[in-house]
Amino acid sequence: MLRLGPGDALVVVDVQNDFLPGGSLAVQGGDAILPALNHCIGLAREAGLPVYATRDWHPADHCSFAGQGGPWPPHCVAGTEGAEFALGLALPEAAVVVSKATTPEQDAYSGFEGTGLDRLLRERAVTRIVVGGLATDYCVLATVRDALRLGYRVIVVRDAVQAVEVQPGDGERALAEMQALGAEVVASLELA
Ligand code: VGL
Ligand code: ZN
Repeated sequence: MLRLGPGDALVVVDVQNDFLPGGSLAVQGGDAILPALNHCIGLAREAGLPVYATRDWHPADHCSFAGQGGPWPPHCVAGTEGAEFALGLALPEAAVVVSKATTPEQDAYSGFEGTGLDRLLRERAVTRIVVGGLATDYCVLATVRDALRLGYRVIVVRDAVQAVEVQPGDGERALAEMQALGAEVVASLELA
C-alpha cells in the first residue's frame, strides 16, 4: 500500500471530451480510466490534498491542427463542448484548473509548460504528485518528465491513464520511460 498524505497532490491530465470516445481526438478506452481517476480523487479529498486538472485549451487556429500544418485534427478548442472536462470525472469544486497551449503559435503537451503549475505546487508545499489522465504517450508523459526534472516525486496510476498509440506499443514505452526516469507506476487500488 502507498499511503497519500501531506506534501502530495493529484494532477489529472486532460480528461476532456475530445479525448474520450466520440471526441475529435478520441483515445480508445479513454473513458475506462474514469473509475480509477475518481477513486484517486476520492482519496485526495479524504486526505485534504490539492487537486489540479490540466486541460488543452486551444484557439480555433491552433498550430497543432491539421489545417495549420500540425499533426492532429482540431480538438479542445477553448469554450467548446469538446474542451469540457468529461462529465463522469468527479472533480472537486476546489480543483485548480490549469489551461495550456492557449495561443495559436504554441503547443504544450506538458501541464507545466507555460502554465505556472510548478509555482502553484510549490505554493502548496507539494513535493510528490499522483498523475492520471490522457494521453499516456503524450501529455501524461511530457508532464511526468517535467515533474521529475523539476524535482517532484511522481506516482503514475497505471489504470488511470490511457494511450493514443499512434504507433502500437507507445503507451507501454511511455510507462517504461517514466519508470526509468524515476516515477513509480502503481495501480489505483495500491493507493490509500
Ligand atoms: C494531447 C495530442 C494533442 C494530450 C493533446 O492531451 O495527450 N495529445 N494534444
Ligand atoms: Zn492539443
